[in-house]
Amino acid sequence: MEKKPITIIGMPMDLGQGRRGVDMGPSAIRYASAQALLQKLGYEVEDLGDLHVPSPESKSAGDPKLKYLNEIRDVCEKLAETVSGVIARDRFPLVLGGDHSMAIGTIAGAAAQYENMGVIWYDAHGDLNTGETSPSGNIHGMSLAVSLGIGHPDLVNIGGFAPKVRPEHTVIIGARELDPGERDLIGQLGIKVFTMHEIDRLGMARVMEEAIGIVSNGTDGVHLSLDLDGLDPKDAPGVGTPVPGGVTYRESHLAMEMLAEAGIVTSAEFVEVNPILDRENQTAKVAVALMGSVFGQKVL
Ligand code: 4U7
Ligand code: MN
Ligand code: MN
Ligand code: MN
Repeated sequence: MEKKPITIIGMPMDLGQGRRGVDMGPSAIRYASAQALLQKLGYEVEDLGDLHVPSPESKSAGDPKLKYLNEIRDVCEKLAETVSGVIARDRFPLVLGGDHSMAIGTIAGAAAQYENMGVIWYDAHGDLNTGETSPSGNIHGMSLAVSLGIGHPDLVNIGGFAPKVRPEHTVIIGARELDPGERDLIGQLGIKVFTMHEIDRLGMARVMEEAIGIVSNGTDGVHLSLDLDGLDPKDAPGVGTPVPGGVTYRESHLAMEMLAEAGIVTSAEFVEVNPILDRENQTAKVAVALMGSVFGQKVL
């Protein structure tokens, strides 16, 4: 695999969900030695630091169906510009989060640079709600729908174009909690979802073979959006919306190793790390270990 230089971007986003602390995710991941590991693997790495995100206490949530819509739009617009600029400089953007609403910005920035981008959404959830279907009004549960062009126009049109990705180039891996509106949308759009049932039944190796086929078929770039709550809460306890019965640490490594072998990933984000809810920074350490596998770390 070609070792494209990496640019780390911190996104201390916590406006997309209701629990304090996920804004400290980027610091926790840095503290777990992300940069040193990537350098050890032979990459040139720069860290742009964190983008500015206003704190929720300084703003009003506004519409309860789309909390902090204006603030999330503005910071995602900025993140999109940053990610797009990094790719234009022929570097790999690695974004650290932060709640998953930030994916709206990351994906907008990457999609600006690729003609047809595939997306791997590694998550316990579908993040396919809209303001109408969301039970919470939290935008971190809407970011994949927005990237597919469905949702509030202020979010859908970030970067000045929509949609960012097509359903036939999108896969969800690890799903085990979907809301009724999300299930309907999956049916309508025909998105391939590898729920925990498929992972149990087929095994992660087969799931990843199929997933890699889907996201790389007819695409010129692939974005990995890894929500740490895709993993089992025993392995990744520091997340705001844990769901039991998740993907194991080993299965997740295999998934990342297979992505590295396929050599298809062109941008990535590791999100929803909340050190306040964590135990001794375990979840950030897991994020960094998985990052190692994505970037080609092997035992032998
Ligand atoms: B995450 C939820 F209702 N679906 O929309 C919602 F269960 O980025 C959870 O995947 C969303 O962590 C979780 O609020 C968003 C809820
Ligand atoms: Mn998510
Ligand atoms: Mn999730
Ligand atoms: Mn969450």
